[in-house]
Amino acid sequence: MFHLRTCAAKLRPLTASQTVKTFSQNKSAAIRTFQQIRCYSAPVAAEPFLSGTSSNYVEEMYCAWLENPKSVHKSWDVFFRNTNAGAPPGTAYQSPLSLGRSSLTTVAHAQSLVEAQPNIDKLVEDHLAVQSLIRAYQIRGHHVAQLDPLGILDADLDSSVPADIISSTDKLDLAVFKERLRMLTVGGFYGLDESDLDKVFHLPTTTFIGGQESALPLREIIRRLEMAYCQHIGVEFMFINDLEQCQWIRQKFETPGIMQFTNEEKRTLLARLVRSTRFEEFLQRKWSSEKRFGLEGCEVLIPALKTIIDKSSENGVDYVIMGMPHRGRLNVLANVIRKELEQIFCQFDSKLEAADEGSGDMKYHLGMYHRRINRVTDRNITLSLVANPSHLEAADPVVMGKTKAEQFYCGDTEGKKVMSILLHGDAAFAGQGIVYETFHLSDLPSYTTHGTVHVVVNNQIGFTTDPRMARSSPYPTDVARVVNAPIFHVNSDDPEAVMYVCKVAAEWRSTFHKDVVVDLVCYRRNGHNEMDEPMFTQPLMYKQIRKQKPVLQKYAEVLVSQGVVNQPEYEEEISKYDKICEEAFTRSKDEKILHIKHWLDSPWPGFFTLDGQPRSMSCPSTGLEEDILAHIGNVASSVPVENFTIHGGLSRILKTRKELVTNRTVDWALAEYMAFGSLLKEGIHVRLSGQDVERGTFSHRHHVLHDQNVDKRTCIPMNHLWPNQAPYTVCNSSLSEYGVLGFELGFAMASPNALVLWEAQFGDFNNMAQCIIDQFICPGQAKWVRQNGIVLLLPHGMEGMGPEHSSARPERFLQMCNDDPDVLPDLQEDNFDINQLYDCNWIVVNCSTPGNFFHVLRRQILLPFRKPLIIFTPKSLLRHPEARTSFDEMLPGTHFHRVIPEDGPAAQNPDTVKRLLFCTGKVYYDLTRERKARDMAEQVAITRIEQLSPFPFDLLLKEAQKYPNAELAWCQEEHKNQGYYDYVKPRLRTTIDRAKPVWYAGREPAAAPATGNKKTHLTELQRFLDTAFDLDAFKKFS
Ligand SMILES: Cc1ncc(C[n+]2csc(CCOP(=O)(O)OP(=O)(O)O)c2C)c(N)n1
Repeated sequence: MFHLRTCAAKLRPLTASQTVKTFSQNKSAAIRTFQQIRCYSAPVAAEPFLSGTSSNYVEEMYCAWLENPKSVHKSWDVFFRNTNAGAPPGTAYQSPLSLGRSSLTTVAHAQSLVEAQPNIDKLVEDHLAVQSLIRAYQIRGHHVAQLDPLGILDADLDSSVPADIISSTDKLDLAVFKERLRMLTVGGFYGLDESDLDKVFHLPTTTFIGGQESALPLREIIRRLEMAYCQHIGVEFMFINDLEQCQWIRQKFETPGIMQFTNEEKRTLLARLVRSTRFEEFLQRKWSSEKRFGLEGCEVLIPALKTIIDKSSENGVDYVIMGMPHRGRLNVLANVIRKELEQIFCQFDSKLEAADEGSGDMKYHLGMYHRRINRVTDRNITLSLVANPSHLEAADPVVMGKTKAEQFYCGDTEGKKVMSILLHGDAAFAGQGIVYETFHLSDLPSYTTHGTVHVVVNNQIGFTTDPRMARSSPYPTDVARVVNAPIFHVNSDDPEAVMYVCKVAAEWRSTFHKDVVVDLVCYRRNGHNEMDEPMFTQPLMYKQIRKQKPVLQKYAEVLVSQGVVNQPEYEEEISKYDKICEEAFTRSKDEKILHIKHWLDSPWPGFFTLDGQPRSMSCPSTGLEEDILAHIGNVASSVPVENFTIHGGLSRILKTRKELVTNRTVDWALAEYMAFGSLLKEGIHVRLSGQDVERGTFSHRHHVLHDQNVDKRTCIPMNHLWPNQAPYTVCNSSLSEYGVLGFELGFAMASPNALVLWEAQFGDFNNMAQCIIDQFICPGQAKWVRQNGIVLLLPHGMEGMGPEHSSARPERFLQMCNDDPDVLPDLQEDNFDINQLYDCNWIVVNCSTPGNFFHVLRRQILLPFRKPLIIFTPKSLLRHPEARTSFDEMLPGTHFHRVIPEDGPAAQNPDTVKRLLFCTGKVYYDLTRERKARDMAEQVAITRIEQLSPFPFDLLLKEAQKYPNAELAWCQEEHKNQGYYDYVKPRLRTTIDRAKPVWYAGREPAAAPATGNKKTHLTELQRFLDTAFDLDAFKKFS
């Protein structure tokens, strides 16, 4: 009996009427007990009727008996008395001779039925069957819920009907229901008899269908399960590995009568549907031949989003950041975010000129930021819709990153004030891998936004593709299961059901701070866009859609029949909104110019002048006082906390760092330390994120120290620099480039006063994030007038590490630079270098010294505007003894060198120089070594281009003019069709007015970026070095 007592004492079950709150208070005790149950499983099995599966039931009986021996059947009473008196396993059970009166349940008429049980085995079995039945509904009920407003696919591609629950196409047909019930029970899956339907069963603690009742007749149990799980809402949650969370959801959907709305709420819902529907109708009337990706068929999206926002606002959220695709975007802007209608309507005027620089974007891609009062809660709320490209789902991680940043900057460590909402199409949600990558960020400490509400506009089609051809999972939402997010499928033709799940989703997010998915199962009334003919490819579906009454009409009829509104009131609501649209339309004609600036999703108040210009067009020195350099260097080479044991190898690294500081020099790691540390001093938040960045892929950084004796004890010296410094965040990311780079880009959007860096493990892997680079980083400002100062650190260099650990693909970044190769800019212009930076779409650098790396990082923040910065970073140079910079080159007055000219013997006698080699990055060290070996320091000058783009025409012209008798050659270690050659050559030629050829010394064209063979690598290296220093090499071409 000890085993039962132990179980009962510690796993005291909840009654259905107990709250989830009570449960969570006892949670820790419950967890302990689960382990102990297993220890006692052997004696339990000795009872004739006990098995692993029945033990739950017996425990419940035992708990009930402990509270009141009369509450259980006589036979149990005898059994528990005997076991308590010490009866050995197997002897406590006695078949009852007669069954006296007892009170098993609070349902009066149940008593006699239970008493009539002739056989305790049957009693146990039946209860177990009922328990399984309840569980079956909880797990599989959604498979038979009526989710599809069209009644065709039911949203669930798994067409098999679960054998263990009731299913019928028409739950309201009593005859069908009865028949199915009979099939399931009589001789069916559970072995229950027809007579059992009216027997009363004790309800397990894992259901709330009883409400205040702890037992119900089987027939009623099934009916209530049907109501909870198989109507217009399909709840998928039983995969969640947390009992408290499962109980919470069960309570929300099972409690009888829980889905109630006041008349006021119903009227609000109708009004919101009116707006949603009439907005699309208005656009259709005015611009019938324009694409707008209308919401027809899912008009319920607008009230759904508003409900999520209202409920979240009620729970304390005051900033919602949203991301969404094309479908319904204009409607969301108008009716959720409340963008002025005239601003939307004037986007349709093809004759309006754009006022802003840049290429602009389609109207259904632009972002938006708006602060207003939430009418329902009377609280302030800020809504931001992030601008996005056509590339579906690409904005997901961006939204997350921006949300994280907003939370970070307002100290919202638990996500109580700022939240994210992501909208998805069904095909994109299932098909795009970035969705999965983004989900995997959702619970990581440095990336979590403490729960995103995902809303899927599941119109059961992707452009022309049927879901049966578009995914292999039953639902488009299955991807969300990986993070244990509950998924609420809902038939969007039932607006009240939609409102209910949206409320629950918002509550879930504010209770558990985890992701949740609302799957709005709907249809698309038109083609993919308004110009498309859907009947070409979906004839049957669209025949059905033509017959489908719009949801507004349906719901209005319901409310009129319920007397909640009358017909004139409803019509009045419609004409009120139509009038609003008409008036805005008239005003929109007064707009003469389109301002993309009105569509900024992330304003940076105070950073620009009021008319959006930089506050100056200069950049101060990026150097630092010696004592600051020394202080940062000292902290970087120490362990700033007591009793902290670091690894012996790390001690040696720190010792070497200390020596560098003593010698007033920096290597790469120290240069980075000093750039970050000094910005922190100036109140600039620094965030470095990427795979293994804390230590650094090449084990050079060590920004997080690990105590060798205490698990998880770490120290970040960078956060021990100054008393009032800004925080430093350094975080190893998940193994995702697309997701994490998108996230950091979003993070960098929130504030200009942060240095946000993403480092690729090797630059080669940046192409996994190609979409973020191509769609956001490169053209972001041109499309959305939004600046972004994200920094990409891309380890790059041919070091014999094979084709996938060598190239960050500089050619691609350079090819996307917007400076003209053929036009020499006005080099006399004031602040030429800053103007160039201001005009460029991004900055591409390849530093050859740690000092220049230090300066370019600091310049990124000291510039009066923000541009993305791409840095090809070194690998072997991290430890190269010559790759060092003296403090002297980092003191006040020093700055980033766009070009590092030759400063050796060749520069002293430039007229005698035969060849001027231009290069960038690490190859410089190969060239100087080779030049020394060949003793050609007087004949060959080597000039380094540190800032590749924007191209330093001014400085390079000086260099070219300095060596009038020299041949010009570009030398790179990359293959000819890769690297920088194609970018540099035409610009160098423009610089010198095409007066001379620009020769090439480097690897030959190739398909792969690098050889996998070390020997070949070295041979290739020697071959191009030979060319670089063979003064006759190009004679044959000239
Ligand atoms: C990454 C990407 N691939 C392809 C497309 C082209 N495209 C535009 S809409 C669309 C269908 C999207 O279907 P779904 O996600 O269900 O959204 P819906 O349009 O039905 O609302 C496709 C394939 C795209 N925009 N983005």
